[in-house]
Amino acid sequence: MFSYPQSRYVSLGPADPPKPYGPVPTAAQVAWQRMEMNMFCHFGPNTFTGLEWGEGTEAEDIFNPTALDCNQWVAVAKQAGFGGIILTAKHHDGFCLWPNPMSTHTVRESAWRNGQGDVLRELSDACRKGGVKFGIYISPWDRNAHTYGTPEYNKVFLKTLRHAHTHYGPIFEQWFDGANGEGPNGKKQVYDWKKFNGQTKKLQPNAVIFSDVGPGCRWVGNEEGKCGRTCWSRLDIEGFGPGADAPSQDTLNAGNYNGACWIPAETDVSIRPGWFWRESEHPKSVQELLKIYYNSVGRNSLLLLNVPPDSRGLIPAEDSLRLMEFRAALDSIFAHDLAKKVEFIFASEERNISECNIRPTTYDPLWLVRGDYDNYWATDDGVTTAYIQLRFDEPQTFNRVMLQEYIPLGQRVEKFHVEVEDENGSWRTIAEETTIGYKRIVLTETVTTKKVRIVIDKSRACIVLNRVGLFMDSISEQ
Ligand code: FUL
Repeated sequence: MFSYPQSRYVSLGPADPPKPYGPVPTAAQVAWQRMEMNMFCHFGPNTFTGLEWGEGTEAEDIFNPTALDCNQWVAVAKQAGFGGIILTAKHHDGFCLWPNPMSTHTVRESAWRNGQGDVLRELSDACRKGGVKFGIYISPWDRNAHTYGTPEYNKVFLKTLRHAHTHYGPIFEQWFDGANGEGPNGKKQVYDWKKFNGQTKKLQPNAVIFSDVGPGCRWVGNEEGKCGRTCWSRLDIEGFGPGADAPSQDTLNAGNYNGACWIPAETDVSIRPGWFWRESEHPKSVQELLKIYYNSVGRNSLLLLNVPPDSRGLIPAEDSLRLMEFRAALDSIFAHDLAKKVEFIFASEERNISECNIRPTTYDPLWLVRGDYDNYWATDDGVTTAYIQLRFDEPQTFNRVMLQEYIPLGQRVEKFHVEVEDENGSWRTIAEETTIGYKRIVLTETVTTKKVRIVIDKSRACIVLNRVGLFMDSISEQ
């Protein structure tokens, strides 16, 4: 177990915390980012027809799950380590999984449970009971609504949102899909995003709003589970909008260096080839899921993994089994933080120190290995380069380096590298990267060493980190 080494330092007088730098997240955005992994459930008529994008003309009776059990979805999500579930309450085909009074294309019109069924009710209740957060996907694009393409549709959509937000809340995330497949001869809807977002904020103030451009979180720019190696949680949205008006996919992938708004990336990807369940398709391997994890959570993004229920209304056994294997793999890698075995941790710079011998000081590098989210190591204002050195009694073998910036004060680091000392006492660089953000997991070769250095080469303001972890991944194919 880790014990405090003696040192000469104690912090001076008033704590003098670093000032926030640039745009910073709201409390809801911080809580959202700390969830790290959530589950997406695509479910609806497409589950029964095999289509990816339903036409909107499907008979309501098509929707007829034979054994729907949302408690099972929640149990799977919990065991896999997902903090929240987001359900496609209305996909592009317009079919509503709840009896939406604004539509006649809903569960109410179906034969399922004699028109008395309500998937939103069942899932929101199951989530509350199971201690999992509940979120809603509602597609603005609607191939069923006869008002679609007219100003009237915006009113219908607002009332649809209002109904969902006042009957099934609280919700932690509202997901607005930017997709619209209407061709040149299709209907053009001018969405009233200001009203959609404004009403959502009013009715669900703690919900993080997803769209291609936020305002709560943004699309990562692809559906392959890949966030940018450089990833800023900042984005410029002036003059942009969701869908066709969004910035380029590369911009969404990396964020804007000087972006005016805090809009972190969310990586949405399906465990299966399609978003909806199909009998002929199967879940990705644990290797692929680990790669997705490193490329999303490990790159300053939240992972929203789609696990579609089947036509019975259950998460299929092969998917839940795969998720349990994935969870076991993550646990075996991340349950043992070798950094906690550190004998001595030294920082070349520390905020606000004087000579004394009580540790941990207010901005002590010791906080980096304690996992106490709101305590952090910081440097003095204007000090934007520094290193942390960890020394161990025994050589440690690892190939993953985890770093976290304390994002309530903004995102700062733009260049860092990792060095290890070999047996001859010479230092060798094993990784060079750019951004850190909420969490960065650097993949390195497997090294065995008694000394590790994290060098922050460039930060945009004084450095504020709250975590350094060292892990051994023996599962991923290198
Ligand atoms: C896309 C949609 O078109 C897909 O069907 C799916 O819902 C995905 C999450 O977003 O834009």
